Amino acid sequence: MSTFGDYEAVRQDIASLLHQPEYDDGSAGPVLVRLAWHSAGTYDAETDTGGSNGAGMRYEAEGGDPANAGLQHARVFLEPVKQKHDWITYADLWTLAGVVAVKEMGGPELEWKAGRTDYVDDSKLPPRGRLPDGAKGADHIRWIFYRMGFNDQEIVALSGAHNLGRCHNDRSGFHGAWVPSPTRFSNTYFRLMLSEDWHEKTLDNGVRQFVHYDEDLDEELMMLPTDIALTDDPDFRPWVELYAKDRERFYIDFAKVFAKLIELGITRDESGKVVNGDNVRGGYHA
Ligand code: DDH
Repeated sequence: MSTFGDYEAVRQDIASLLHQPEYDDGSAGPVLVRLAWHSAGTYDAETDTGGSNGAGMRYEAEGGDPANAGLQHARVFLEPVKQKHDWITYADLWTLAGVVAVKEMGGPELEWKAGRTDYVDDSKLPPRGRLPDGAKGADHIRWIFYRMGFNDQEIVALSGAHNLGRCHNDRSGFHGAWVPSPTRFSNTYFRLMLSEDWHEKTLDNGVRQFVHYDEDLDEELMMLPTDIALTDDPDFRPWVELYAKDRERFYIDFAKVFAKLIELGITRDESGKVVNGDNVRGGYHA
């Protein structure tokens, strides 16, 4: 039995499922971070649609978006936690899992607030195409992230999540990890971005990415065209340089911007209670 509102118990159960020896690099952490990000990253500030409220990825319209390929693994990892703590909403569980995973992988403490609902409001459903396409450039990145209400500094800080995890041929079509230790949160992604000589490679499936052969690993590391765009763009690049040399600053900025990401589209009153979404059909407040 689980006590209603005992988020500490939920955090502990998420932390204990991260170790997955048979999966990827041995951790469910990276894919949980990506689940949290994709649940929130559909937000459009102008129309106030999308965002993590509603946990829309449970349904085909959003879950079946090719941009979300592979995230079913994350949802399956979390299902036992949901079964045990059945009072928590999926929307809260997915965002909390990302927060716990970052911390457990050596990253900063991220602020997280409860109260998202699982009620899917059809008028707030995000259309497909709201998540970024890794094959594109700086204009596309700005178009996607300005829509959510982020600025250039925040975009670069958020991108530092690519310290974690890897690309999968059968999900996005890209292949490989960004850094040698993809289950440890750090600023290595920014350092390698600047220090290594990245060259373009077209994979067998026709997908274009940037690679660098790491001799110690005896493996190729990778960057997406959107990652490399951060070093080419005059307004993004200074932030890449800052985060490459100042790990603490990156942690502070990442913590701020990730907390902002998972609050997109969530309206709270002074006490912190969520006042939008539907609180009757399927949602609970802490
Ligand atoms: Fe990402 N990301 N992401 N990403 N992302 C992929 C994997 C992971 C883009 C494309 C891809 C963010 C921003 C961008 C994580 C977190 C975050 C993959 C590979 C692609 C492609 C998917 C696969 O094949 O499995 C693009 C484009 C952008 C962009 O900004 C333009 C942000 C903001 C975050 C975040 O968390 C704040 C993580 C973690 C992964 C690793 C997932 C895994 O399974 O491992």
